[in-house]
Amino acid sequence: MPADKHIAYHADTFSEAEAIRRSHDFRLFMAKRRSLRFFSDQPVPFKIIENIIATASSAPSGAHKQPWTFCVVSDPEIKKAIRIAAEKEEYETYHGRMSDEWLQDLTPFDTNWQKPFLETAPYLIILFKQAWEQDGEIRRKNYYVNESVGIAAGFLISAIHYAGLVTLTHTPSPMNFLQKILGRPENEKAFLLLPVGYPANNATVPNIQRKPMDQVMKVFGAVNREQ
Ligand code: IYR
Repeated sequence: MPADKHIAYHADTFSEAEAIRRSHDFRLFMAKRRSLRFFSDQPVPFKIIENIIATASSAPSGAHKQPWTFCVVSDPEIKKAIRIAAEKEEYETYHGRMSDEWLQDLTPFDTNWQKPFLETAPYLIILFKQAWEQDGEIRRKNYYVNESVGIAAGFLISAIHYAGLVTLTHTPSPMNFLQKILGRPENEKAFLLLPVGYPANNATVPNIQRKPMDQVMKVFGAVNREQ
């Protein structure tokens, strides 16, 4: 094995008390994140967009292939084209494609086919997954693409929150119009569309609660819960 195949790693470590405090602080910080549907048109420095995408691209991925492309749209004409195409699909989705159960499940969110935030938010980030890597004539394999891109999306959403901005994980369906409008190559499929910006002055969020811990965590083995 070449001597430089692996290199030393030095983690930042903390005392147990400090680590408990940090994990608690982070829990509270992340609990404040909400998906927003009402955006301000207040500009956002591009440096923030670059930083949050660099953070997202630091996510783990299958065989470290980083099988993603983040398209950043600020051009009003392109945003408008995306809105028109998304609303066309969403209209069909809300008027026939969604089951009664699905429509019922969406009642707390008050959503409909109209998506004004696609033009109001200063930036749209469209995350594409790379089903394979195109190297000239050669198609190279990517692995666990959905898992990898999903994790990167989680990093992105956390970074947006940490910068004091808001977003929405928007999934107009089907999303192939994004590949067309943005002229992305054949190996790239739209995965998520995230408007990014500040919340509108009068922004509201659905009155919903998160599941309690006993519904989301099952423990197998003895643990000291007092610590
Ligand atoms: N994509 C549609 C519908 C929708 C679906 C789910 I699942 C949601 O959690 C919210 C909306 C829309 O964006 O309106």
